[in-house]
Amino acid sequence: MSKKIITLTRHIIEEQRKFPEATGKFTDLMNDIAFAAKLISYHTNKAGLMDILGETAETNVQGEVVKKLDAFANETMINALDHGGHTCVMACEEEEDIIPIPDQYPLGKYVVLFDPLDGSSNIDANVSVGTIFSIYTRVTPDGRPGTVEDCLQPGVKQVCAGYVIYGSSTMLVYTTGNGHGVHGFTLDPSYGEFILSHPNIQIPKKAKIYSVNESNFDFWDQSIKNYVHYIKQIDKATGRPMNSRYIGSMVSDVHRNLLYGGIFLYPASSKAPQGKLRLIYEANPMAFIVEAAGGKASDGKNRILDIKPEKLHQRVPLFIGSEEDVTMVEEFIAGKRTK
Ligand code: AHM
Ligand code: MG
Repeated sequence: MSKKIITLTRHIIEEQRKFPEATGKFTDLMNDIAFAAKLISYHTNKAGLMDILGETAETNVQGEVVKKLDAFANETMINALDHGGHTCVMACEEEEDIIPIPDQYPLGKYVVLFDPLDGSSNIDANVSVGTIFSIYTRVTPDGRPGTVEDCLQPGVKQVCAGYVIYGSSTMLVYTTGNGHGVHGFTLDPSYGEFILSHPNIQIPKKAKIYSVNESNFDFWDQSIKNYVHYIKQIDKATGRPMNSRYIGSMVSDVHRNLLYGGIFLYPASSKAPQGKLRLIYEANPMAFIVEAAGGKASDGKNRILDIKPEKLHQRVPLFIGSEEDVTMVEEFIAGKRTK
């Protein structure tokens, strides 16, 4: 008999069966995300062959130059999700305001927030990039278009979060939260299906790797300097310092750390007093995934998932990964230790 192959669709259907009240709309939504991911994966893989690499003339709301593939990924996500009747509003890193569902399509109860192509400054160098998504249930009444209020819920209210990494292979990793596990699916290009390859991912409690842009060292608070200095010293237990790995593409950095054990940090600095990463598009979904895998995510003082967002493009300092290490950096920040 052939080996049992579990596709993403089958996995979601089986998970949904545990909830008798489920309508199937969540399954539809996830299938639409998976379809968008396949399109983005296809175009990312052949980006060097098409005239798609390079920059468009536009800048996005963050003032950054929009890469062509960012624009493609953004449109692909919106087009895949706007008509299925599962969603009432979307918002994403590339658009200043919320993205309404066009009038001709039915509204659903879900709210989808996403970063269509995170790490895109690396695209031209063929470095892995990723799509990050976050799903909530609306808080405004059914039947009307969703609002910004639906998008500004604390991360703890997520019903699902995931990312797609376009690397040596394409993987989709998702969770429906604590107790439901974090599951990774690898895209089989011959079937065009995401196949379960990494069931129930658990992040090691102790990190082997730290990931940070150390060129910001001079701009950090003394507590962060102390922490990074500390982890570069020889650890008595292992006989070596922590290993440094920084791709500069958060999905890739966090994905690797999730599998091997690591801490990713993007602290506030005198250059970026709120940090760089966006709370609702980047920090919250990754925090939801890492917590469900047994890790931790903090802004240095507070749990990321407990922060009530005040605006769509809010930035936040981020410390995420193996639990013991995130707790340790919090102790440095609180001044409980300096070495
Ligand atoms: P982006 O959403 O514009 O791609 O920016 C987010 C990216 C993250 O993937 C990555 O961790 C970070 O920016 C890298 O920033 P830096 O170049 O400052 O180290
Ligand atoms: Mg991003």
